[in-house]
Amino acid sequence: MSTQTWAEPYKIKMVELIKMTSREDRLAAIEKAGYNTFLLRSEDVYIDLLTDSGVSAMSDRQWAGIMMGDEAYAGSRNFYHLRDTVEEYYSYRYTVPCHQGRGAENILSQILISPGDYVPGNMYFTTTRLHQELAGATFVDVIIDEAHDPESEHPFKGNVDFDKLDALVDEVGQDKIPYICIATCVNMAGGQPISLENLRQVRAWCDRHDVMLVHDMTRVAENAHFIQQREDAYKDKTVREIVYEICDLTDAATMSSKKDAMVNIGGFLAMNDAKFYEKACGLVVVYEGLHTYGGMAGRDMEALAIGITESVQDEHIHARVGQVQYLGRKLREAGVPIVNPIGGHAVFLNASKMLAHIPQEHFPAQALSAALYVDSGVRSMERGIVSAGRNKETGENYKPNLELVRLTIPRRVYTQAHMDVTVGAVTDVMEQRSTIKGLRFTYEPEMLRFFQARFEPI
Ligand code: PLI
Repeated sequence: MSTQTWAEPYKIKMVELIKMTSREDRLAAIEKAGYNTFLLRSEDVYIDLLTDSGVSAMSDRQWAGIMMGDEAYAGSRNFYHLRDTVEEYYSYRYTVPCHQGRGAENILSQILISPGDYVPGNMYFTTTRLHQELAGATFVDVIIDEAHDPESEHPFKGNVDFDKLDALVDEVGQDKIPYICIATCVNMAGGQPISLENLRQVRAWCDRHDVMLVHDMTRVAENAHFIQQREDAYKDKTVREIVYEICDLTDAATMSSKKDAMVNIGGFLAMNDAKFYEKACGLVVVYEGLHTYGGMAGRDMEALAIGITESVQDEHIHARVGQVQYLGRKLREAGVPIVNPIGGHAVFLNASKMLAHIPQEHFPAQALSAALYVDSGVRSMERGIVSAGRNKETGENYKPNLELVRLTIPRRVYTQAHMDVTVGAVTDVMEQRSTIKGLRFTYEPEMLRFFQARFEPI
């Protein structure tokens, strides 16, 4: 089979109809939603690129798995299938199911963090950093500088900068660092991978400093694809082999299975250490459910176990990332400023460049996302100053270098024609960009403000 094409290795068996709306309808809808695309009704959306989380199309095998649910309160057979699959594909010995990724982050943070600790990571993620902070830690960004530069073509922008890690140890001492959190295919950097070479060095660093290595494995298969494409030593390995090798270098993992593993709900905390597992079992019953379901139905654990096996197939991930690359290349050809290299799960529009007339305090990415929706019914998400939130000590807004709008592609859902419509919509908005105004808050939630904040035009 030609590797020049990213044509999908599946055919469509069932469709969901979507509603077409008028510009007037969309203008009314975005005003009602306070210019926040999270507050739109999905019925009012034409092409939904808000997120890739929980919105993928399950396969016929996964749906068959749904019918095989063992809904026992304790000891469901689907839990054992999931646990064995996690060990076989991801290497981790113990699995604690959770309702989704942030459930796992809560349990992990409560167990490993003591107040006053520091947690280094390759860029923040919103819920991950919040759970670290709620447990009393301070997040420290140790990703390479190139990750904060949308123009940099570095092939592994998810890599760790060891000077930054060493500086943190010099400043606070290694005893204040319970673990380092490494995300694969770093979301906030634009879906950018970490190399296996760099991850091996992180492993060695952790061993030297007696620090645990925790893996946010939400998009590990996409990261493995980039390693196969860009890291010479791995060009003949399968994605499945690379995924296993990545996981095997780390001590524990949090997983939002709503992404890579193509289920509508679910996640887990996984680890190799028996004592850690015992503590996690103690907490999962408080926050999620019994340790053999942790907030998931038996049927959902079955769909997840099957989804894991599908997510690491080379032809699947080739088509999945291929579609994202297609959209990114078309936008670039149309002169739209995007984050380079094109990411694994999304194309990120460079809003500060597109809307250079709007200062960052007036939320250019939020305004761009709202304008794109009004123009075409395409829903995207702000990933800039609103998502970054405020420093918990000073109350000041974090001001990230990256002021982005994310066009996130659900897995196995949209067609090439939908991608072409999206390109047309973004170029339309580009042409009218001088008419787009900045925004100000009319309501600002204290935590994870981007989800429910409301705005008005200035
Ligand atoms: O949405 P959760 O609670 O299942 O997972 C939280 C989470 C953790 N890590 C990373 C890297 C994520 O991307 C993530 C969730 N991401 C969402 C919802 C997104 O739209 O990107």
